Amino acid sequence: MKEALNMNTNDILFQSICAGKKEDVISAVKAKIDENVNPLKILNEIMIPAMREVGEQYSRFDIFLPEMLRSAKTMQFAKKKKKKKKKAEGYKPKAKLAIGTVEGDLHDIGKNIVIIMLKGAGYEVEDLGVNCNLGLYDNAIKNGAEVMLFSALLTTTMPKMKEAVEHCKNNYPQIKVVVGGAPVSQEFAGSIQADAYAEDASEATKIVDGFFDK
Ligand code: B1M
Repeated sequence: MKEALNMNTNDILFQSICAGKKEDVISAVKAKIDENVNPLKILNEIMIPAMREVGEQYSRFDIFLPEMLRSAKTMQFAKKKKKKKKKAEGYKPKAKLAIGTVEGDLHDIGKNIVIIMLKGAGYEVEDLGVNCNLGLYDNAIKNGAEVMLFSALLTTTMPKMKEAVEHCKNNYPQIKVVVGGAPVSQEFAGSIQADAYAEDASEATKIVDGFFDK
C-alpha cells in the first residue's frame, strides 16, 4: 500500500476495490470501523460507488472480466467479515423472507447487501443464492417465507424475473413480492405485477417493514 500513504482511508478503500486488492480492502474497512463510521455509510458512500466505477471501466474496455471479478471478490470478503459479527448478536426474527438472484444471473453482491440490511432490521432471510429456478421459490415458500425478493443485474435475465413473479403470484397469492437490481425500474415492476420495487437495500427494508406494519 506504499502508493496509498498520502491518501485518506476513503480513497484507499475506493482504490483498493477498483484494483481488486483484498487485503487492502480489509484493512481499510477495519480502519473506517475503528473511526466509528457506520458500516452502511461505508458501503453506500465508498464501496458501492467503487463497484460502479469498476463497471464503467469494464464498459470502456479499460479492464476485462478477470479484473471485474477480482474487484467483486473484495466486496464479498468484506461481507463475510460483517456476517460473522451479526451472528454473534442474535435476534428474534420479525418474519421469514427469501431472496434470490433470478435464473441465468450470477450477480450477487447487491443481493447480499440487501440480505445484510434485512437481517439487521430483524428478519430471518433465506438466501436462495444465484441462478435460482422456480423450484427453489416453491421450497422457500413451503418453508414459511412470507415475502419473496428477486434480484436481477442483467437486462437479459429480466424475463426470468417476470417468470419468477408470475409463478409466485399465481401459485401463492398470499405472498408479497419485491424486485430490485440495476436494470429494474418501478415501471418494470408494475408491468410484471410485483408488489414493490426497491431501488436499494435500505428501501427494500422499508418496503418489507411496510408489509408487516413495523
Ligand atoms: Co457483470 N455486468 N457481468 N459481473 N457486473 C454488469 C451488471 C454490467 C452492467 C457491466 C457493464 O457492462 N458495464 C453488465 C450488464 C449489462 C446489461 O445487462 N445491461 C454486466 C455483464 C455484461 C456481465 C457478463 C455478461 C460479462 C461477460 O461474461 N461477458 C457476466 C454475466 C454473468 C451472469 O450473471 N450470467 C458478468 C459477470 C460479472 C462478474 C462475475 C465478473 C461480477 C459479479 C460477481 C458477483 O456478483 N458475485 C460482475 C460485476 C461485479 C459487475 C458490476 C461491475 C458490478 C455489479 C455490482 O455488484 N454492483 C456491474 C456494473 C455495475 O453495476 N455498474 C456488472 C454493486 C452492487 C452493490 O450494486 O448489484 O446494483 P447492485 O445492487 C444494488 C441495487 O441494484 C439494489 O441494491 C443494491 C445496493 O443497494 N439491488 C436490490 C440489487 N438487488 C436488489 C434486490 C432488491 C432490492 C434492491 O429486492 C429484491
